[in-house]
Amino acid sequence: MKFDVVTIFPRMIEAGLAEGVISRGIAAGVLDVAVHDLRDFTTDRHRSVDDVPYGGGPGMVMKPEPLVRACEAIRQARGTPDAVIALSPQGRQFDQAAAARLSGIRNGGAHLVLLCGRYEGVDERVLDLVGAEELSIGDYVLSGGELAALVVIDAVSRLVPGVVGDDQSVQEDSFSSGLLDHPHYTRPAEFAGKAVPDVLLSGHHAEVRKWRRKAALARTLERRPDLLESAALDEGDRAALDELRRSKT
Ligand code: 4FV
Repeated sequence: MKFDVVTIFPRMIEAGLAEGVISRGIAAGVLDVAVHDLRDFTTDRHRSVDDVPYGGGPGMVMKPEPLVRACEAIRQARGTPDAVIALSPQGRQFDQAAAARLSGIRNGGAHLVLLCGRYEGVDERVLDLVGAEELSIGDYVLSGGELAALVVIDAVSRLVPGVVGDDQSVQEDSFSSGLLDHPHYTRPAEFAGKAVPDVLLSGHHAEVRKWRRKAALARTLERRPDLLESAALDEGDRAALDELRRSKT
């Protein structure tokens, strides 16, 4: 999986890639991440990346030229990307399905360019000129797209075979089943007067699986009933949900 990140704060991205499974994926060569300083694609001696907004108003807007030059240089140096993503609150909501879509392109061999906005955002013409799709990590305003780019890199990279040690755990992650995850426990079996559910100590794998599925359904019904519409539910799940709904009334 190949990522090219365009930002005015390269160190923020490098810091976010320096730990954990992502850094191991990079070291193992499964992930290839290049970070580009947008100022390297400016031509004026002040290395300006922003300018005043047409139509007036507060703040500054990111200039089109450096961003378009950066994307062109990446295309020449690293090949034509499968997708150019501009991180912005105006984008479609990034979620596990989007992560799966992006990681699935050419079965994990995709090449993504991530544009990190700053100030009020980027000149709108850039999006069309570089064929960018806008993605948002949530309905809140960040001071820059860097953290959003790191969220996308992390969520997408985890789905690339070989990045997360045990691919099994990725399959069982939250949302990969369309449901919230079941509760997790580890030693000690008793802590602060609180015991681990007996079934988890029983060794009955089928019972454990059943308990975890019901716990995930209960949690999803409680906290994110919206997810149940799109979750892949079988007969047993629907029966469990009916029982849970009955127990709530
Ligand atoms: C954002 C988000 C986000 C908006 C103005 C950067 C900031 C500044 N990006 N999901 N939410 N971006 O708030 O992706 O340019």
